[in-house]
This record gives sequence, C-alpha cells and structure tokens, in this order.
Amino acid sequence: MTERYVFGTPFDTEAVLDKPAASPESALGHGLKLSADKKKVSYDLDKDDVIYGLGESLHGMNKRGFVYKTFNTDQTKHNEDQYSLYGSHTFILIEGAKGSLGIFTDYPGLVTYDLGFTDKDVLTITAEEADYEMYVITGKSGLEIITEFRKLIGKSYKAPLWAFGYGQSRWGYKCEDDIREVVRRHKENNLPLDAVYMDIDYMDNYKDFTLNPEAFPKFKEFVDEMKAQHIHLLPNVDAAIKIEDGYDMYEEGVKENYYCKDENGEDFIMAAWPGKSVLPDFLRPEVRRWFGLKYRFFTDAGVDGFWNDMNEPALFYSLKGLKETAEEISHLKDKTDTLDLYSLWHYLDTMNALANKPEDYRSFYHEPEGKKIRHDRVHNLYGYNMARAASEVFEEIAPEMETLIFSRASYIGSHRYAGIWTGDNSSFYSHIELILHQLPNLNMCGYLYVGADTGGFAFHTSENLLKRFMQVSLFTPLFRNHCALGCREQEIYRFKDIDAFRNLLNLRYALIPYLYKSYVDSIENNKLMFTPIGLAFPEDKEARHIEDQLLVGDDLMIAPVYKANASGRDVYLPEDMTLYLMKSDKDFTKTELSKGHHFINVDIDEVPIFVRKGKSLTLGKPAMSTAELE
Ligand code: MIG
Repeated sequence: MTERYVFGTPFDTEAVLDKPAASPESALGHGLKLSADKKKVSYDLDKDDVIYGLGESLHGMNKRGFVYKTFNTDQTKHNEDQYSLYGSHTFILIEGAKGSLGIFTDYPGLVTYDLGFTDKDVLTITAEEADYEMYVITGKSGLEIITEFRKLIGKSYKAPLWAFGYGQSRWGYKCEDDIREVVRRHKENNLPLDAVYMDIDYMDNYKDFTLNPEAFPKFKEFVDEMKAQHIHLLPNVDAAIKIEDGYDMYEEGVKENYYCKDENGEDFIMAAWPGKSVLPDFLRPEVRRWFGLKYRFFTDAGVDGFWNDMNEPALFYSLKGLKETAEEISHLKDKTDTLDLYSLWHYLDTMNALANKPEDYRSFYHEPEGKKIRHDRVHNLYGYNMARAASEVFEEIAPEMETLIFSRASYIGSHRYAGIWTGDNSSFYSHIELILHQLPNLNMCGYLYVGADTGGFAFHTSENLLKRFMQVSLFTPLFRNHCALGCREQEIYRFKDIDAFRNLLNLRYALIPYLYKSYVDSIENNKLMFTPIGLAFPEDKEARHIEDQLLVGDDLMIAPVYKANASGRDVYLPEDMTLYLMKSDKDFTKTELSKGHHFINVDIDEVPIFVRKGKSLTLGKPAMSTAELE
C-alpha cells in the first residue's frame, strides 16, 4: 500500500505521474516522526535492520552506518569519504524486525540521509526545504514493496537488444582511423564487438552536434562502413553549449532565450569542455524539444546510440566565481616573501573550490512554465530532463532505428527515458565490489539499463583486474570497457591472454538471450534484475547480510571474485544449487552444492555461475555481434 504526504508546495519532479490522493500529515505512522519544521523525518532502527536503496550511491549494499547527500555531482573519486555521485535516487527500503518499509522522498534538491551515522540506532531523512512529497510504502515483503514503488514511478526505459553487445570506449579516440583500428583489432582476434564509443574528442572544439571535419571528413559513409561490420557508433553529448559567434546552435538558443539565467536575467556563463558556455534550460518543454531535434545531426547519418555527459551539470567554473577567485589569488604576488603555510593552503583551496561551487548552483535560474526557480532547488532534475529531451523525440526523428541512450546524471523519473552508467570509477578491485552493491539498489529505483566502466575509468588497469571486472560486467546490461585519457590502454587486445578474454566475451554473448529476457521481464513486471539474496530469502538470517552475491533473473546466482590475487571465495547458498565453473560457454565443470557455506576455488579465467534449484542454465550460441546471434 502507498501513502502520499505533501509538505509545503513541492516542485513537481514528474517522478510520479499518477499520484495517489494525499493523506493528512497526522496519518504519518509506521514509526516515522516528522520534525516541527517538517524538513526532517526520523525512524528508530533495530539492531538487525538492513537499509537498501539510494541507487548509485557509495558504500555497501546495506546503506546503514553512513551519511548520503543527494546532490548530483561530477565526482571523480568514488571513495568512502564522498557523499554524492552523479545520480540522486531518493528511495530507501528498510528490512527488519518490524517488517519492510519503503520511503521515497520526492525532492529535487539536497536531501541528507543519515542512516545510523550520527546515532547508530536512528535514521533521518532531511530535505533542504520543507517543500517535498513523501511516499510511504508497505507490503508483505521487501520485494513486494519494490514492485509497488516501481509501478508508482512508471515503466523503466527499455534498451534494444544490440545494447547488450560488448562496447569499446576510450577518452582519446580522435578520428575515423582510431575507431577503425579498434574494430579491426577486435575482428582480427575474433573478439565479439557491437559498439565503439566516440568521446568528446570527435567534436569540433567541443561544440555539441558538430564533428571535427578533418577527423571525420565523410561521416555518413563512415557510419555505413561501421554498420556493414555490425558496429554501432555512440557519440558523447555534453550539456553545455559553447559561446561562439557563428555557432548556429548557440545563436539560436540566445535568440529564443533558451539558456539558464543569472540573477540579473542575463545568460548564466559557466565553463565546461567547450570553454565559456551556457546551459540549456532543460526544465522547459520547448527547450527540450529544440535540443532533442538536434540529434537529427547524428540520426540522419545513421547513428543510433548516445551517452549524455556532464549533465549534473558539472561546472568547471562560473564566470563570476572565476573573477572572484582571480582577484583573491592576485594578492599572492605581494606575499611571496612572507607567505605562511595557512595562506598557502588558503590559496590552494581557493583554486580547488572553483569547480562545482555550491554558490554557483545558487546563482542561476530555470523558468519552467514561466515561473522562475533557483537552480539548486531543482538541481537533480537537470540531467533527467536532458536525457528526456532526446528520448522523447527518437520515435519521431528516427522511427526506423532502435536507439540507445544513457546518461550520467539522473533522478528518479529519468529511468523512464534512459539508462545510466555509474561514471568515473577507477581501476580498483574495490570498484568491482562497488558495482555489485549498486546494481540491486539501482534496479529498485527504476534503473535497469546500467553498467560500470569495465576495467575502471581512472588509474591504470592490469590484465587480471580487467578479467575480474569483466567477470561481473558480463552479466550487466551495459557492458562497456571505458578508460580515461592518459591511463593505460585497456582494450582487450593490449593484453597477453587474448584467448581467455575471448572466452569471457563468448560467454557473455551466449548469455545474452537469458540476460535480455530477464531484463525485459524486470521491466514488464517491475522486478529487480539483480536481487540481493537477503531480499529473495527474507526468512534466512544468514542471507540478509550478504552483499557480494546476487540473483540474476529468476534462474541464476552470481558470486564473483573481486579481490586481487584471490584463488577463490566464500559463498553462502540459501538453497541447494548447481555450480558451473565456466572457462567459456563450452568449457566448464559442474558441481552440486548443498545449502550453506562453501569455499569455492575460482581460477583467474573462471566465472562461477550458480543455477538455482529446479532451474537450468540456458546458453545460446556466441557470435561476433548481436546482429549475428541466432
Ligand atoms: O570531465 O568526456 O564520465 O566517461 O570519458 C570529464 C570525457 C568528461 C566524464 C565522463 C567520462 C568521459 C569524460 N567525461
């Protein structure tokens, strides 16, 4: 059952389209206590309560014991000392002695979740303003509550089958020949491949919907050439629009008044990759439509996949902030003989604080339906509405294509329009574990087309790390090897053991029929694709604290090895299962295991797949691309 509470005058995020009637505040029960200023709701936790949810956020699968802040942030350090990442997914599920309880706080600015951090036995949810809606969901089980919540927020975006193919990406592929080489070397090595990503380097001076004419002289022909080899190209589309006289898109937006404004009503000037830029006001339907139709530049050439980036929006600086900082730093030149350490740190901090400044997010405005609203109050809706802009027009501009779109920034509601990827992780073993925690929490918030940068984005990967990472990603809908400029090249063919990698890709392609079926089933029936065993077996006390095993669809369980140099791992089976240790889709051993704890040996080239009682492992035939799957 869902109860809806309305506090103050909330901004309509459109997270919920079909809203149930509101209950009076006095009806708020289930142990939830509202503070006098109505900004805070608290709840007493029992010792064994587990808290799921918050989608993409950091830390464990059980979010208990930390603070989380939902304010979409371009955060390149996915470390335990960070409070926010790129997406804000404000749903939590409390599983415990008093039963199960779901709480969705629909507020598009900053919400602070103190989940047993300040007081280990108390959970608090604090919205920055007392203008929000809260949905309280009860049911017989956690899984039932999740399904009810997912129905409430509407059907998730469905990516096409080809989007389950393997994709290769790297920040730094500059021209047609760079991409040709990636494709050629995969083919030469018989490595399946469906997609090559075009990162910002393809653009003409980082201007949206342009191409560097020297690097891509005959783009349409190039797209056709790739298509003939069953390769999809996916350009990155950023949020900010370069300020440049003569750049038609920029000029149109100025003429039509489509950009966010500063407090004086002038276009808000900030910087991102294009240098000085402006931000389209995606909260306005007419701006979304204008921006969405620009994708024709690519779809007319046959491009059918996109990733939206920098749409938190990330601010390298604002013009105002830069001027203030420059003024402050200018005093340094008079102090070079007398500089004390505190002043030095002050100057260092001043420079570092230039990007993504809280003051900057408070200094510009949107005008949805003619009403002026300060950005920070609706911050988390920006990337949502950017992805929506494109998603809403694909049917119209590219009816014959099966288009894929996923975004970096998100807020619940955007799950109806696009998938997401989890942003700039690092080549750390702990980030393999992190995606295991994120997957079920993302699924419950509506995000099913999801995946992490496989191999790690920042820092340098190793052959074994990439293998272990792929052994998880080969189960996720988005399966993309992506890496930052300057880091060790991590295309599979750079490494020694290409045969082992090929086996992993063959296993992925053999699993695609099962994975896609499970994915669609999760969308159609508002289920999780990745289910924590604690939720699937709520009566099982052992299962509830296990964070590194997941059911995948209805038939399989995974328990990947994600520690460096590990020869195996502990696994807890909540029921009898059959273990398949897979070296490839054809080469495997099979062992029956009984309910309980086991240590399993897992070689670096093996993928453990557990088949649930009464179920079977159905593998298709691998192929060099999804187009060639039988
Ligand atoms: O400031 O386009 O998360 O995937 O490679 C960095 C360059 C901008 C951030 C994305 C990453 C992408 C990178 N982008």
